[in-house]
Amino acid sequence: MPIARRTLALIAAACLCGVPLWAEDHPAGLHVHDAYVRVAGGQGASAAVFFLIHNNSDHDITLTGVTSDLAQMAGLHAHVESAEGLMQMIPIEGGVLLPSGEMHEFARGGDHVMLMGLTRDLAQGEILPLTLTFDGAETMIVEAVVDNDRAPEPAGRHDNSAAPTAP
Ligand SMILES: [Cu+2]
Repeated sequence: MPIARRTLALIAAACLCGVPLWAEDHPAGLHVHDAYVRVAGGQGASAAVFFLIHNNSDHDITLTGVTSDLAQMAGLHAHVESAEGLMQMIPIEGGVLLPSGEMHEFARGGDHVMLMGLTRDLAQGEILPLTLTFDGAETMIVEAVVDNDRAPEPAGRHDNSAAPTAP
């Protein structure tokens, strides 16, 4: 039955099993908004990625990791205040819990995705694809735009009462 076999092959190809899904097609109810990158230098430099992620699914999901083809190392970082009152970045152990129905903000001065060892220069306006891995959802690809001119948001990007801070 050659026709039936061909049909099966087409169905298998359309299934995309194991292939990361683009953010807008993600079936688990995860939505990423406003993803952008700030780059500190050219090739070999570091970059930080910021975005909002909503978990609109009916279950808790943990963001466990991140990779990028354009960086030798990528990870989830938090900003914490040391005993001396200095802000420092530390890797987030165990991932970021995204409770059902809630939003998590990756923002300047807070949690962010850290890229280390950029494999090439990234120009303003360029798109950087990022692969997010989860416990409780399928892998997702996010497109972050390089925006080095962006002014820092005050804490809480959705809080309209906060005044903008100077760069
Ligand atoms: Cu960092």
